[in-house]
Amino acid sequence: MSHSEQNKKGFTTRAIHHGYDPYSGYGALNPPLHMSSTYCFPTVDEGSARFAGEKEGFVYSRVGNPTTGLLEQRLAVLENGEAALVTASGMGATTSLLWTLLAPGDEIIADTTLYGCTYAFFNHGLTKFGVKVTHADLTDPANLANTISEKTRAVFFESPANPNMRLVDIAAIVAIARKHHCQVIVDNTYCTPYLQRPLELGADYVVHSATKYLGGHGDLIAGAIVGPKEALDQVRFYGIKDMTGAVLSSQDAFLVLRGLKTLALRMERHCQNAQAVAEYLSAHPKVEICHYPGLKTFAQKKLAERQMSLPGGMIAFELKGGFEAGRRFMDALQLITRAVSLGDAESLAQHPASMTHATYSPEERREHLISEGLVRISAGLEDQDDLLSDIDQALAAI
Ligand code: 7XF
Repeated sequence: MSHSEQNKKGFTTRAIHHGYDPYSGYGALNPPLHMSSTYCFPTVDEGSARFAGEKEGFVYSRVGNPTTGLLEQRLAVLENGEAALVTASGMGATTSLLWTLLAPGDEIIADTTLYGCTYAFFNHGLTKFGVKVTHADLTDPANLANTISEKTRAVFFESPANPNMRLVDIAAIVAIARKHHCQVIVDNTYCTPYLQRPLELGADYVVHSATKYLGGHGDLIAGAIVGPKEALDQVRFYGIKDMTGAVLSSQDAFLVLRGLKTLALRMERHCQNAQAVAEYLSAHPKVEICHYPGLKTFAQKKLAERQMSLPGGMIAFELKGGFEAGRRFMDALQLITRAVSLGDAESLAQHPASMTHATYSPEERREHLISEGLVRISAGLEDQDDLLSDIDQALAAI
């Protein structure tokens, strides 16, 4: 099947087939895993031409490898972007992109709530090198309009935000950023392109922690950037090659390619399980509040329905009795595993204030709307009844 024919296929067909012809080479059903750090040049002139970018062809795996290249093609087509670049981690994606786009004196506006290490990179990394970082509550796009200036080069946010599930209206943010020639970067880790495609809403770049749903099996660390080809070439040949070196190994790319084949199926099940868990929690007398975009009580339900095809697999909630009750609940869990990360087959529970968001000081967490009592659950793929009975017994143990 030609590439243009593959492009017309549905999401899952592309996730399984795009960019690889099993009848090529040895006829292997699965794309080969190319484990080579370097590539040979038939002549010196050929090698020099490849280095100069005058000829196509691989040079060295820090700038390209056939297996990571296939994953890049697949992620680009799933996010509906021009090109993609895979990285050694989600942090590698964000840092490689921003070290490329920003220069001293530039400003970046980020949403109030960010994943802990992204927050640390912005506020303890970018600022050290003369980039001004401004946080604004982007759940109200008017706050962007009031903050943006001619120095603002980029706007960065997660939707839903990790860990408190605040949503940002991507199209509304893009409309304001456009007027100021400012680039919009969306961390789409929580949704994956199966639930939300920010580039179709006008965003310039999507970044991912592919460690999560894209890989899907808790066995690797990986990241990705999707966006315009010319800009991603700069990230590849400067951000990755010279600045971060955050290259994804071909073995991990192979595993993410395997994960992508079941992405749609897994996301459907994650969402079903999360909906059931969120409904159960929100109806329970020991639960103070449950944040899940699929709940009728969710403050941004309309935006969730407009922007996401399903409400996702992540839930945040607070118990009456705050963190002490949350700690007892988590320690009592028997099936749901106490661990950070998300998007795995196993359901995972963690305490953001002391774990994923411990990079914020307590005052910063207050300012950035990350409550000390919040418990986060990544709904896995287990049987729903088993998840609900584990939650039930853990709530009874408080
Ligand atoms: O570098 P990583 O592959 O771990 O990805 C960083 C990252 C980027 N964006 C979002 C929205 C993320 O959630 C992450 C990683 N978060 C994990 C978590 O929240 O559990 C990390 C465990 S400390």
